[in-house]
Amino acid sequence: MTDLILTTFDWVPETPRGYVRDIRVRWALEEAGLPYRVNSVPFRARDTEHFSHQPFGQVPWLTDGDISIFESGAILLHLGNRSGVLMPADPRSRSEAVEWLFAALNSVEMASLPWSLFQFSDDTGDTPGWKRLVDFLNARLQHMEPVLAGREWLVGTFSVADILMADVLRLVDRFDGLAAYPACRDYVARATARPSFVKAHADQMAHFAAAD
Ligand SMILES: N[C@@H](CCC(=O)N[C@@H](CS)C(=O)NCC(=O)O)C(=O)O
Repeated sequence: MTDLILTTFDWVPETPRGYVRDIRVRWALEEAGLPYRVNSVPFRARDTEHFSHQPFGQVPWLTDGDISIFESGAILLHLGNRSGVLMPADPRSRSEAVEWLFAALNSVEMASLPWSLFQFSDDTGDTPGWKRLVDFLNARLQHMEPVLAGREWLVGTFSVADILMADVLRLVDRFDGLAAYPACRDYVARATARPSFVKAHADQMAHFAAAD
């Protein structure tokens, strides 16, 4: 019997498949070799039980025994503290991994997500709003590029910070937004070649396909 239960939707439309944020949690659990099971909640009808775990009615959340955690970053921090292989051991490197975890979410994803949403909607015309989003994202990527050109992983060995940063950049890469940033693109390729990501991705695709 496993204590770790990852909850995601039972089904999502085709477009976000492979990119639903439960993949971050699956990936971390696979890297850590922790046993877990996946639970589904309805995509179309979100009840009060769902909102009691995730106040925005979103996914993922993770339960670890009687602890329930929402926000993919918080879940990965929890797993990083629980497992010996998802975070560096020494305090300085650990602190750096936490910095990069927040940087992925609060500096890079803050710029990449609106950009990606406009890409999804094919709303990338010659407008001041779109130009502002492109500039915002480039302002982050131009600083990530030299960081990632100089190292294999963000902090020494592969960590939860890399899961988040690679997953954030992966969505940009989907729309060819890393074309001018070869080190970022190579980093995404390196991270997503890891067997744990390959399994997590295949499992997510199979999970949603099973509900079609
Ligand atoms: N900040 C949250 C975002 C969660 C999120 O955006 N989840 C998406 C799936 S990737 C979702 O549930 N979308 C449905 C909705 O917003 O109604 C996290 O990182 O966990």
